[in-house]
Amino acid sequence: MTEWVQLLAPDGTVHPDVAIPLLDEQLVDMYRWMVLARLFDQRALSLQRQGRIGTYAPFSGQEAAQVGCAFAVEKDDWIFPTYREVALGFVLGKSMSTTLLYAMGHLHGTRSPEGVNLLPGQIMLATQIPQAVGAAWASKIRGDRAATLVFFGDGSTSKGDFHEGLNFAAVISAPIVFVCMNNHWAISTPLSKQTATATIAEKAAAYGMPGVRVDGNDVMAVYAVTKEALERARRGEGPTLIELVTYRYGPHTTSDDPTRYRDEAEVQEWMQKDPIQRLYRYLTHRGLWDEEKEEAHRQQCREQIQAAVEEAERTARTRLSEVFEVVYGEMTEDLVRQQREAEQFRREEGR
Ligand SMILES: Cc1ncc(C[n+]2csc(CCOP(=O)(O)OP(=O)(O)O)c2C)c(N)n1
Repeated sequence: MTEWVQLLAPDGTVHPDVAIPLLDEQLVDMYRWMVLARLFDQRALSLQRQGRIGTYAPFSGQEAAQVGCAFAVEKDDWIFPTYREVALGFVLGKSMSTTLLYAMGHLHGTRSPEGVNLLPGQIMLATQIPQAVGAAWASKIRGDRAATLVFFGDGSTSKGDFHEGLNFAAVISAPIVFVCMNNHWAISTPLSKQTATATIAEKAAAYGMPGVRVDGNDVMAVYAVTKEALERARRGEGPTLIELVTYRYGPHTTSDDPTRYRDEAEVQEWMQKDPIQRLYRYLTHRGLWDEEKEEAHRQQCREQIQAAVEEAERTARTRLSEVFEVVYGEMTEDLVRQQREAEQFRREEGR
């Protein structure tokens, strides 16, 4: 089973029989987000190289997969992202300055936008999967309309949490959509060493749920499949596993060097299937976008990113004592003691 859903081909054409599931304005809007996200990603990488932010996980190449999903969610849905779903966060209302604060180790960097059920990006691989199933189960018990969308990488499918989460969700028919961002690498481990199945999507059969493989660089297909899976969850028909086939152009994080484990030719090959380029081709061909709009938009993005950098750098750093204060509404005795000890340690160390 290696077929997949693709609506928008890399050359920017859509098959004449395909009904495009989005309005022209929505496609332009998606394009704008994808360009902003790419420029932010490049800027964040250079900020890290200058020592102005900490470790950062670039996502260039994966913009369509993230933006397509973000457009498919509804207001009350619960979203469980990983550290890499930065563009998704932007569309859902997480500001660029908050995102930078996260990379600066600031407590407020994990804050969700007001009124949006977006959790902080999970770093402990796959642990968000059973947690998300719990959230979906809660929605089912309460009888509300919210569906849950949980993200994880191809590497994370090797963890027990993946099995436990998918199995349990299918058994209780939880209103959840599992999205595997298959970017082909888990740090230096290639997909071929991660699983012996030809696809991630086919694993769904073992759990008794549908599995759909999608061209993750095609924002139209990502949107259409995710939207339908969320609707299915809302109708009470249970979970779906979606595999978004994509690629990360950059390093796993700023702390690794991909030239040591993968061929540059592979990266170049994927760049021919770039998600932003193909939507650009489609929009310009349809007369919905042009060079002039492109230049104006890029300029606006650069200004917004610059303002976000300045805002993040102006924000006071997290105080050590805050770490203890935000765990519970009221601090426990243990936390009060630990806070005192930490402060004393800091004074003694002169930091
Ligand atoms: C439980 C756990 N084990 C190991 C790690 C170290 N680690 C961080 S990212 C990563 C690879 C993740 O690959 P994948 O799930 O495919 O997601 P990607 O980073 O490619 O988006 C590893 C092994 C971790 N964060 N958590």
